[in-house]
Amino acid sequence: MRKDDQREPVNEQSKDKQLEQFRVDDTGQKMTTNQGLRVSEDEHSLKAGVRGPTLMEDFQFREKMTHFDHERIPERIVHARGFGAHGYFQVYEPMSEFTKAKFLQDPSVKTPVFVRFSTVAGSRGSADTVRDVRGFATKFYTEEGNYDLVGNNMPVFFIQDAMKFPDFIHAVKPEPHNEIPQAASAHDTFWDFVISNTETAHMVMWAMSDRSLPRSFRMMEGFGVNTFRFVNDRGEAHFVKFHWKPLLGMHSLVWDETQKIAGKDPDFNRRDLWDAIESGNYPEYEFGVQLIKEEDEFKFDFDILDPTKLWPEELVPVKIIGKMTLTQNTDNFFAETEQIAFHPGHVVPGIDFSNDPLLQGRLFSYTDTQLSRLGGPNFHEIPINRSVAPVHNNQRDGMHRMAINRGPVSYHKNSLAGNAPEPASEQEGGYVHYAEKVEGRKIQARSDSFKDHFSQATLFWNSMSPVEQQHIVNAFRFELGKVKTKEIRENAVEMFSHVDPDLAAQIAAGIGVKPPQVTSQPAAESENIATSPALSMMNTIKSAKTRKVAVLAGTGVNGAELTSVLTALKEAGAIPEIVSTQLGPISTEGGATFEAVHTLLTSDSLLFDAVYVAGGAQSVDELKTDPKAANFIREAYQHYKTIAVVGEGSELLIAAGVAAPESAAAVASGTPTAGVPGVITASDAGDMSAFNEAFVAAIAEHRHWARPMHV
Ligand code: HDE
Repeated sequence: MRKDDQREPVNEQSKDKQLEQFRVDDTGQKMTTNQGLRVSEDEHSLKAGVRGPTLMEDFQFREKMTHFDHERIPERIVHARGFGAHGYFQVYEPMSEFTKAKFLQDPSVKTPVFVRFSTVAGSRGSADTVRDVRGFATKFYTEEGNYDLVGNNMPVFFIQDAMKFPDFIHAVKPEPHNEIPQAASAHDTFWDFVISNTETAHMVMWAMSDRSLPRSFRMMEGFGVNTFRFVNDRGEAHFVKFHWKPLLGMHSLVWDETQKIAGKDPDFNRRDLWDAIESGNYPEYEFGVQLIKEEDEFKFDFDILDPTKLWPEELVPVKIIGKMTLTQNTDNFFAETEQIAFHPGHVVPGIDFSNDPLLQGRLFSYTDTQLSRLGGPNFHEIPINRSVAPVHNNQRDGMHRMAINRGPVSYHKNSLAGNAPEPASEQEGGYVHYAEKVEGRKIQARSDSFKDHFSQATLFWNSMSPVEQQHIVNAFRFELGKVKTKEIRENAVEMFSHVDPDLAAQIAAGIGVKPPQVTSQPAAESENIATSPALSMMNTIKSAKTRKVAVLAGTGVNGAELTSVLTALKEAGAIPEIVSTQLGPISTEGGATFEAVHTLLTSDSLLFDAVYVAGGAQSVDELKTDPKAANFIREAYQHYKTIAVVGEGSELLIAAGVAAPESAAAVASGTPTAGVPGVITASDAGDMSAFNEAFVAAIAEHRHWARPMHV
């Protein structure tokens, strides 16, 4: 019998090597049936005469059609739309003081991972940029077995007890009588659930914030949400919360933009991730933990087991302990991203659970859902789900069993097979549950310590910058503005007046209901800090790296200037792409050529982070023949994006209404348009270095919120 119970050291390539045996390359191959029979014909079914009926004996037709008929599997009940990639994780320093998990000990070990990002409410085919929570699920293929960190991009959740999950999801999903609206929380049943269950208040604040509109999966945080335990080799435990922090910082789209992108490019976020990995711009996230000693469980004035509460970073700092890098796209979306099966109960020694009642319910749900989604109990054998650590137990048979278990013995204990496979001792890596002492009466109830539903919602609101607060107000007005039942709108205003009366008054003013009864700020019941700067996206990392810049240019563009700007952008790690009136080569006034990869018809400033209009009279005249050029600039302006123009390029600013005609002379002579943030101008192709520097710095700002909205 093959002896493979020695654990192989895991490295970055371990999972890739394992997957390699399942990859199929059809290049240069002859076509066969699924039985390996070569086929001679694949366009015509077998008929009795060329105009006759198809014959039952056409096994090739039947096999092909039967397989096609069954190509779809049920989509995930939540998180149906997702996108995944491979990569690796490396710890920065041994974490033995807190956990014995092997993959968190040796900084030289690269543990393979697969990450799946997702939206929650929409179907598989829904748009990427809807207002929603994003899933952030990571499978670590460790030498001790698979560890899944199944998180979201927000640190709290809508409900406190898993018992309410089906109700919550029923409320947020499209309404059942007409299956409307798709992938949106702006409808009556969602808000009815919110007002009827005030534990949602904190998470709703997050959902109405810009965190719901990530610019990129590469630019959002991840959170384990639930409280877990780290356990070290002395059996000592810490409560732990997990964090992912993107090295590109946290950045979001604006609401008008997201809605339009949903039409122009519903694959916006997945395309962004795919393109970044293909071009070698590997997304990176640092891994952080917040740790609370067992004996400090009751030290806080919120319950650390309540999943509607975060642990403010200012009270419990995030210790950065490692980094994940995504390096490889999938070979096949279905085989990998669709068939991957996550489960918060997939843990390794050193990681254990808490009594968080949401987590406890999750520990049941995930395997249960995979049974119907993936069609039986053997989904762990699907290549993407296979552990790189060998699997030995007495589980047998079932739908689609791959393993060929040898010998007559499939029970424990046994004498016929030397009692193998045998449980391992703790020293041998056997998983031993943390011996938490639990006592209590059986009861269907919620702890009183979970009763404060508003303090952290207020903390979140108070921690936002004025711009972020305005976006939250706008989001409430949009969402509640779509709610038909007036009582629900009224009750929502009443409910959020407990978060902040001014917030509620501002919401009320936009949705046709009376201002709230409560007019003074409630005393914070359970917070000992007033604001948490870590919650504001304004305090994030800023960089021009991987930002997409639309370069508007036509025939006769100023070649020296264009070369200088393109070089500066590329040096800063930005990605300039030329947009013109037609695809293909465009020649400069000096006869050089550049390649236009988009047209004004196929692209839009919505799909870029910044716009640059190059100088050159002929080029700008050509662009101006298409009214979409001015719209390109106008929308970039309205979405607070950096706009840079040189020389005659400024005419497009005027055409877009961004600069007034009377300021044309000033603009063309290189005076930055009177104090408009993020609009960078230069007069001609002279010394471009100051312009380039200002342009790159403006792109790094992400958006220019102080810009007046006069167009
Ligand atoms: Fe999930 N969740 N969830 N969830 N969840 C699923 O499992 C569930 C919750 C999360 O990319 C399902 O395989 C319950 C919180 C992600 O494949 C299902 C409760 C968080 C994904 C399920 C929660 C998550 C899922 C559906 C409340 C953040 C996508 C398909 C008790 C920490 C994983 C599947 C992927 C998927 C149940 C709440 C994250 C039905 C019962 C809180 C990222 O099992």
